[in-house]
Amino acid sequence: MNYSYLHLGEKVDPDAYVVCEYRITTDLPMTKAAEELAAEQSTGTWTNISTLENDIFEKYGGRITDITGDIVTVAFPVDDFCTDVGAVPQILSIIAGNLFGLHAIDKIRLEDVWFPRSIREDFKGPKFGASGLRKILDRPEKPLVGTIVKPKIGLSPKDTAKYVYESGKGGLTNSKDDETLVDQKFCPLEDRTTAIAESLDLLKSEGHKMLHAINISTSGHRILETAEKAQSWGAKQIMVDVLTCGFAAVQVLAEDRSIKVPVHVHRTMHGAMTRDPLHGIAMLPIAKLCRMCGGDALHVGTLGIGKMEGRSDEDRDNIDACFDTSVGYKEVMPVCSGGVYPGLIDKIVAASGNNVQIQAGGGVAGHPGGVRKGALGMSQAVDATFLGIPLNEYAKTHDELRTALETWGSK
Ligand code: CAP
Ligand code: MG
Repeated sequence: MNYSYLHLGEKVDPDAYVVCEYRITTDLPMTKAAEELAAEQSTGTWTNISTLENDIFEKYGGRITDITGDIVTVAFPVDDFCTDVGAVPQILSIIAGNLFGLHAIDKIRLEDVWFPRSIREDFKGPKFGASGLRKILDRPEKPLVGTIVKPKIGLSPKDTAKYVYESGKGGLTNSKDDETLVDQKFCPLEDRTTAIAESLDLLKSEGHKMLHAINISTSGHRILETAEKAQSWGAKQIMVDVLTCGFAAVQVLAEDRSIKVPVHVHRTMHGAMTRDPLHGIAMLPIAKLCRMCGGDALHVGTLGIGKMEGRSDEDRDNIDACFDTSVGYKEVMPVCSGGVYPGLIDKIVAASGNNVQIQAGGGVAGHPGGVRKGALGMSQAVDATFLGIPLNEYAKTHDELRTALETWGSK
């Protein structure tokens, strides 16, 4: 390698660089591995190249500004990035591209990223955000409380709509399609969306405001059209899976003028990137990009409490990224979901705070009394926690919560 990418100790202008923190595992000296990374992701490759002139290296070379233990900080000049509006694929090709496969590096995890103002301004962020969702639901302070319709697949449109209605009668503010349900024969998107819209309208006429996120995750060339159709059939919120559909899908749904409903961002497949503590991409950079791209609500984990693998400190960082005031976007509603049931609500809220959407699929549909009572159990747990009353205490006067605690206990 002709040029050294090492600039240890240098303080770079945060408005002139995209700054990334990587956790690196390698047998090589860390400086050597870091140089391989910075070269591959900016102006270099595996050998010296005659075409790399000094001014190209100076202008566009990544700068390794810090190595502390296994954490390497690399600053990529802002001019390495596209100037067209919100080009996430190109951003990812630099900050999270070939580096994962380099021989010099056994394992590498992108832990965090900071974007300069000029790139942040290319993105619009959420249209509704946490406060917009609360306004729609007329629920200013209490945690939002929702369900994922279960079973994941198999219910007819009519039965799905009934599930949603029963959930609303049990006090839930939110429900959503599961990630594997989109437009199957047994539950066509149009029929499901119209049936659910009827349930939500009925609930509204009975004095209860509720949102249901319709999963419109599909191929790139159809996603906008699918969302527009769902909206025309009465969808009040849409759901997209960010990692299977891509960040660009979230962005088009949030930014296209034709879409006038909030976007719920699910993250199926994230475990392939986030689960290994030494390799992949932490949820934090994914959360930051989702907010830039305009997700109104985002799954962030259950703070180490639910069924999915996750670390409480990392999930807490994800929540902080949803609310970070320095980035200039509306706040994202963090969604805690995955193996949640009423007995966990006090622990989750103690860790997340009240500005959160808590969801339970099995923890509602698995209630011995059925969906409405399951929803009541969840709502009562949220109410008790919000009021600062221990769940066991509240359960003495609230049967559905008592049954839920008897069924699943508390952690
Ligand atoms: C939860 C869920 C969600 C997970 C995803 C599921 O159902 O519907 O997809 O929350 O994990 O299919 O597991 P249960 P995360 O409430 O029945 O567990 O939110 O961490 O992305
Ligand atoms: Mg699911």
